[in-house]
Amino acid sequence: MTPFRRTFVAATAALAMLAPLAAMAQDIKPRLIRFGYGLNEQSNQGRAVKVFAEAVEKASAGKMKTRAIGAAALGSDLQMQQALSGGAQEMMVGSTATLVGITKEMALWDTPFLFNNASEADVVLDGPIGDKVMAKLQEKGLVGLVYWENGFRNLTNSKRPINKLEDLNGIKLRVMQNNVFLESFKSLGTNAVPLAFSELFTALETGTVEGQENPFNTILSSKFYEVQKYLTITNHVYSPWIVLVSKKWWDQLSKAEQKILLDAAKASRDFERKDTRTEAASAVAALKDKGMQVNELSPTETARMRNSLTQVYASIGTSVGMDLWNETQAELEKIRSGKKGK
Ligand code: TK8
Repeated sequence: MTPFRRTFVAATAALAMLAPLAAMAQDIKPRLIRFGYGLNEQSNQGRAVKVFAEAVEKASAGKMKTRAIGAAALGSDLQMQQALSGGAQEMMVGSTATLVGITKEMALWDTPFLFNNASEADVVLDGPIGDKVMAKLQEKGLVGLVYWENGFRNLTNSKRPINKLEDLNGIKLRVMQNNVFLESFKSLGTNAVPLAFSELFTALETGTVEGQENPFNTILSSKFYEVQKYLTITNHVYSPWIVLVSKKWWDQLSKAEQKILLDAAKASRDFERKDTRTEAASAVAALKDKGMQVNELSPTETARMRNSLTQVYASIGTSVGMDLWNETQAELEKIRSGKKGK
């Protein structure tokens, strides 16, 4: 081979190797992602959105830019879902509970005491059941990417410590905009009022409502301790958050762009769950420090709470469909008997 020919062959080979990369780069267009969320920037939600944004920026070599907009500045969970369906906003993260109005299967995650611990939640949410429920959103113009951890919910109020079920009687309690939560807390004797999270702090401050329920992390990051005296550890339900994309917009993306978003969503999920669990572990001490009076609901009272919810369990089964309900119960049994788990 002449020296010229050798160089030519080497150059052609190098170009051939570069070709797929060039094609990939062409597949990634400049995109702006308006990513809305409800909590503050200094919250587990805010931190994880940032991780997502950085991962997208890096993987797209700066072509896909995320504008993270927190504190419900783009609207409540419900308003953002509508903006995503209509194509006016690209992405958001929010409670699965606020999706039940459009996708009834989401009510599965509102089942009181469904998961005994976070690792059960991880296995079910990241497995076929979680995927199946998420896929239902597509008919509503939404693409679900991953579930994040909001966490086990606990009760706070400004009236009195909750030591027994009867102490809940008549407390004006804010619940998420969702029938399962409304029915659950009515069954428990409270005067339950559905309200958007974005209006919650003010409602607590002005006394429009006297109590609310959310994971420790949120009670801390949203400064509910400033307007709530009593915290009762109930762990009454595990709440997921879900990362959503507007389907209208998603369908315009190339496969390469979709992969960048999905990979970044998974990376943010892994970060978020770790971060949330670390923060939750020290949150009770921090909340006591801020002046909250904390008690744990006894096992006897927790059992009474479950018993008062029999009707709610039945109606969740009916609305999500008995097949999905039974499949979930079977999956949980499998996990609990040690055949599955992380
Ligand atoms: C934030 C909400 C929040 C949820 C609630 O937008 O509404 O109480 O727990 O995390 O989705």
